[in-house]
Amino acid sequence: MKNLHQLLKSNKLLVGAGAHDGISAILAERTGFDLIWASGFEIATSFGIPDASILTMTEHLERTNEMDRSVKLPVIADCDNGYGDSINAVNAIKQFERAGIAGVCLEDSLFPKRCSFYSGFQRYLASPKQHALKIRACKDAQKSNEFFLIARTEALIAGNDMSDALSRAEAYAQAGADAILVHSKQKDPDEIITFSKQWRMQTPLVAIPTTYDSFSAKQLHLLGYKIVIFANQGIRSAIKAIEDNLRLLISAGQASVLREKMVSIEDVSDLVNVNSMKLTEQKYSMPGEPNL
Ligand code: SPV
Ligand code: MG
Repeated sequence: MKNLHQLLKSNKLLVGAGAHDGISAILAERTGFDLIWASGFEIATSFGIPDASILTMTEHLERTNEMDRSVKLPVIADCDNGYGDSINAVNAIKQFERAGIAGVCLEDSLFPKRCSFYSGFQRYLASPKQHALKIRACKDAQKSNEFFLIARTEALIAGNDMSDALSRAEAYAQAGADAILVHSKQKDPDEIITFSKQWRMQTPLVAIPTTYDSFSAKQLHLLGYKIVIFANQGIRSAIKAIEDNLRLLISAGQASVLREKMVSIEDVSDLVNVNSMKLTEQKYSMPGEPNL
């Protein structure tokens, strides 16, 4: 089931995991998450570059497709600010929807964006009215009612106050956003708590607990958040595991040192469904002849 509108109707909390490619999406599905967040941060990091509007929309779309093809879960694409103005955002929405992606998220930072957690950068936001128009333009451009659009405000990330965050979110909800993502870079959840307590609209709320990491998905749900996304813990875990293991490997000089610290080739085969490939070969090949 990829229809996020339907999934939200159950009132169950939806918990998403950030991913950046097919295998990271498969792992998120296997471990029990409800949706995949095609994370701009994870995708850029996996290219070895900063999360700062350096990759193109096409590169994001290609990776999002790779994830969507690999899992049955709905995929939400982190489309940053829509790659420019409303024209660029509408073009993106059309392409992501055409590709069968369940939904996208559009934030009110100005192009080129900077990852919310990079410190020491100047941050510029679109005016609330301009971002609301971008959201409206995208809602008007979508073909099916199933497509899901999250509007995200970076007001608190940019150092604006709570009333700015709330009034922006309200404008985006009135413009037709299907959910509102309020982002915070505080270590404690105070902003996220205050925001939800002052939120008066029916539009569901989304949280990304990256810095306020001691606050659980369940606690966020109790506050009224309907979607919680663990946006980048996957790739950060992978980086640590790969680096730690490569250090062991270079110093030991033999691969047996990692036997207990990595999955087997059989496990990898299972993840990428080699069995189904084997069945296809058995069914559609002449015994003893190349299948060409
Ligand atoms: C992303 O995953 O790219 C996000 C969420 O935008 S965060 O990195 O936490 O800002
Ligand atoms: Mg992002």
